[in-house]
This record gives sequence, C-alpha cells and structure tokens, in this order.
Amino acid sequence: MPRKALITGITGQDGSYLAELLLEKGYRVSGLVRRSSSLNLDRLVNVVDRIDLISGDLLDQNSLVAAIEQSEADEVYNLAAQSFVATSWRQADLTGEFTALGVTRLLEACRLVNPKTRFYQASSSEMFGATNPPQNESSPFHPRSPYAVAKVFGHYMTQNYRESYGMFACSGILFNHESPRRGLEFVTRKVTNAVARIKLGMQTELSMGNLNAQRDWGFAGDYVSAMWHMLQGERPQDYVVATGVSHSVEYLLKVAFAYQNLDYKDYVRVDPALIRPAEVDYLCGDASRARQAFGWEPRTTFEQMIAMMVDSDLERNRQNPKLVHFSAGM
Ligand code: NDP
Ligand code: GDR
Repeated sequence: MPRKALITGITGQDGSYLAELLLEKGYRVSGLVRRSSSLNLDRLVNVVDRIDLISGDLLDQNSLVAAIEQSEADEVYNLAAQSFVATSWRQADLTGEFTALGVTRLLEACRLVNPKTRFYQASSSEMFGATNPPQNESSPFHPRSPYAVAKVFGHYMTQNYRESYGMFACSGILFNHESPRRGLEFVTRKVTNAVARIKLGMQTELSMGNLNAQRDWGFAGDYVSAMWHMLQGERPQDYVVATGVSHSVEYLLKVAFAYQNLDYKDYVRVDPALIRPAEVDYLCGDASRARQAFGWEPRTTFEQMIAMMVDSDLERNRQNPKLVHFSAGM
C-alpha cells in the first residue's frame, strides 16, 4: 500500500516541489485547494494528472476534517498560509486567521480523524525577527510582523499538540527559500523578473525598499526533502533548515543584474513607501541539527539559484509579453 500524504498550500511554491518529491517516493498525494473563480494550477503542471485535489480552506474546520478523511493521509504537510510579510500589516486580522488559527484547525482535524497522522508545520525564520544570528532551534523568538507573530502561534500550537496528545507533530523552521516558482512579490523574484524585463526592453527602472536587510536564501527544491525527513524520524522534533550563508538585498541586486551584464545602480531607486514598519535586519541559520539527524545539506548556491531564476523569467517574459504585473508593495 502506498503511503498517503495531504499537502495544504499545494498550489504554492513549496507545495509544488513537495508534491513532486512525494510522487517520486511513491506516495499517493492529495492537495487542499480553496475555491476560486479561476483556480491557478500553473505550478502543478508536472504533476496535476497524478494528484488528487480536495476542496477546502484553512478558514473552515469542517472542510479540513473532510479533507483528512478523504485523503486518508498518513502524513499532513501544512504549507498553506498568507505568506507575504508585507501584506500582514495591511491584513493583520486575516493573516492571523490563516497563518495562526488555521494551524489549530488542521491539528484539531488530524486529532479528531486520526491522531496517528504525522503532521508538518511550516514555521519560519521570521519568528526569530530581531534575535541576533546565527539562529538555531534554541534561539529566542522576537517576531517583527503580524505574519511572524502568527507563525509563532502556529509553532507553539504544533508543540502543544505534541505534548498534550502525543501527536507526531514537527515544525520546520525554514529560512527564506526561492525558485523560479516564487511569488512575484517576494524580493528575489521581484528582482529577477525586473532584470529580465529590463533586458528585454519592457521595463526601465526598479523601485525597492530596504537594501541593507540580510537573508539566508536557499533553493526551495533543496528544502522540501528536509520536510519529508522530519516526518520519517523516530520521534517528533523541530528543525532549522538554512544554508548558513547570508547576503544583503543590495548583493542580490548586484548578482542578478551582473548576470545580464547590467549595473543595478543604473536602474534601481529606493522608494521610502516600500520600507516596512518594522524590519528583520539579519537572518542566518544554523542547520546543524538537521545535518546531524538526517544528513540534510543545501545543494544549490545563491548565485546558481539567481541565475536559474533570471533565465526562467527571461523565457517567461519572452513568451508572454502581455503578462499583467501587480505588486502588493513593500
Ligand atoms: P506561497 O505563498 O507560495 O503558497 C501559499 C499557499 O497557501 C498557496 O497554495 C495558497 O493557495 C495557500 N493558501 C493561502 N491561504 C489559504 C487558505 N485560507 N486555505 C487554503 N490554502 C490557502 O508560500 P510558499 O510555498 O513560499 O511557503 C509555504 C509555507 O512555508 C507558508 O506557510 C510560508 O509561510 C512558509 N514559509 C515559507 C518560506 C519561504 O521562504 N518560501 C520560509 C519559511 C516559511 P492559493 O493558491 O489559493 O493562494
Ligand atoms: P521575507 O521575504 O519578508 O523575508 O519573508 P521578502 O522576499 O518579501 O523580503 C526579504 C527582504 O527584502 C527586503 N526588501 C524587499 N522585499 C520585497 N518583497 N520587495 C521589495 O521591494 C523589497 N526591498 C527590500 C524586505 O524588507 C526584507 O527585509 C519570506 C516569506 O517567504 C515568508 O513567508 C517566510 O516565512 C520568510 O521569507 C522566511
């Protein structure tokens, strides 16, 4: 009998890579999708005919119970969230509903339907916020946005279900990870898409926020295997997943523009409206526990990843010159 997995957030960046990985491993994969007037399955083109899509929403408890029943999941990966930090200041209430209370609803659904379900929670390095690097599983949390506060809630709720009910529930504290499938509003993709459009003559400048922030950026395709490993362990634990190497947003600009023989200083302007109300200045993760427990290592360098993303954006913009671009800001 194949093992069965349910992925919430399957239409997102990580969901699509995780679905591919689990199918390769012989799983029967189900994915939760929320109702929309126009369902976007673009990231799932490689797998859509091999997965079961189940309608449901993190805001709706009954739909989550039904999804766990229908999928008969042995493993549940909770990747769904309002995941854009900037939006969380403008939609603080809704971010709490999805990103914090959504975790409780899904844990509760697992407990009611089958408490033996193994549960993965997508926790975030944003929880560390203002805590100095390097950050590991013992570092204190100091969240700096409504998104990060919501993730801290989800993180502790996952621990609480482990301690209260003995459930096999783990949090992966993942640092930023990117790919050609990254949403266009996140800084790496905003930059690689702009480089492609500037190169193709479709755009002349790029407005940016804080160029000094430093992030530990890895490749999403490398990170999903760590999620799977966490649920195969003998006992549930939380793990940091990170490369251990950080760069500034300014360095990201330098690398991405230079890849197309451009100088970012000729195109970039800083727009004060894109500076966040509270910033996370410096994240750099220590993934020793994941390395020791299941040998996890990043395989893609920052520069390789940025090149991959620029190439993909060049191709996409060439093929679809009329793509509409909307930015949620910050
Ligand atoms: P994305 O923003 O690409 O994907 C988010 C997913 O959540 C989408 O599939 C979206 O569906 C779904 N979703 C949002 N709200 C709901 C809802 N109410 N009910 C059901 N589904 C919903 O995120 P990523 O793939 O980048 O990240 C995956 C998870 O990991 C998120 O929880 C994120 O916060 C967390 N994380 C991400 C990191 C990163 O660097 N990428 C780092 C650390 C944590 P739809 O397509 O309908 O919008
Ligand atoms: P982050 O990612 O907030 O770290 O959250 P994002 O790419 O949005 O920002 C990274 C840093 O870049 C600075 N920045 C800008 N950011 C955006 N989006 N747009 C800009 O124009 C811009 N200019 C500068 C930001 O201020 C910030 O310091 C991501 C998300 O995937 C979360 O869901 C996840 O939990 C964390 O990573 C780990």
